[in-house]
Amino acid sequence: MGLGTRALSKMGGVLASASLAVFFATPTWAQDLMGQPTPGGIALQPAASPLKHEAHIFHDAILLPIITAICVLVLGLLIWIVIRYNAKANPVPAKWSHNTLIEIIWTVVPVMILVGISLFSFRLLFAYHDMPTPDLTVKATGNQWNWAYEYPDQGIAEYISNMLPEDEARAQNVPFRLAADEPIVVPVGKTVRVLVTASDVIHAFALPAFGLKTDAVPGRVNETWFRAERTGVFYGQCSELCGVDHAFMPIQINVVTEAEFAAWVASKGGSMTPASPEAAPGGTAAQVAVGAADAAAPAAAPAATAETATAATAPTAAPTAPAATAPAAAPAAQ
Ligand SMILES: [Cu+2]
Repeated sequence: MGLGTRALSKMGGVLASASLAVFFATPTWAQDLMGQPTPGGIALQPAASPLKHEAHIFHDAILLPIITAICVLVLGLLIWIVIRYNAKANPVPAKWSHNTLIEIIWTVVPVMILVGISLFSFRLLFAYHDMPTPDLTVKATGNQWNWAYEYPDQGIAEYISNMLPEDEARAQNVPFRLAADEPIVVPVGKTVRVLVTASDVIHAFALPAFGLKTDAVPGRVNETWFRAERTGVFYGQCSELCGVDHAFMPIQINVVTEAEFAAWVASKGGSMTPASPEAAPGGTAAQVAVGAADAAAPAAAPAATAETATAATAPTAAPTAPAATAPAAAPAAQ
């Protein structure tokens, strides 16, 4: 073994052990933050929902080992060829070309690898489509450039969620460009169905900790789901280039206890008892009465129908709140 060969082999060994060290040491590099990106982080965000755990397994146990094995194999072949078949070591090159057996192998083996990956990939894809019976539905509408959320079951009319301005984010010690002024609030441990759509251009509803990424397409309602395993604040972003302020439409989901969720629903003027289809999104009859009594509140939400308002409006509210313009319960309580 010549000096060059020895140096090369030593360098290869150092490279191989360095890559292995990096691969295995990654999880200890940085304490990954839950629900948001970690500066200097290299792995996927920690999982906080069943789908994301499955995505982690697919990535860490299936894809990474296969990619690593392929890279090591190709690197090994390259090093072997450089050492064994360079002009010095192999002064008289062979004249033949083509080898049927090898050509069949390098066609069939990659196909088999891809088929193997697809089995796990389809399993994960089916898990995304196989939503358990939802406990809660949130409708998310992408707008240029904010998100609008609505809770049809709780009678919470659409509200707008904007990015928190920098000074407020710094003051509250929350991540700027990820924090929103009006988050989605959901109870922990409940299956949440998210209906995703858009009003103008294509956006995407994405939140890494829950493994969510669904296109928001105008005129179409897409569906995804998650079940938060722990309370906390989780951040995502619009993940489709949607215009000049694309970077400024974050998604914030606050996962809270059931009691806190009930309190939040009440603060939004909603009700934990699902509203009947005729009353939604105005809320229950009692809420409509409350809303009608507060005629000064702007009628930002869809107004109650004349029938509902007539049936529900308290006598004192009637003179000041014409049935046709009676605001729904939600804005009145905001
Ligand atoms: Cu967008």
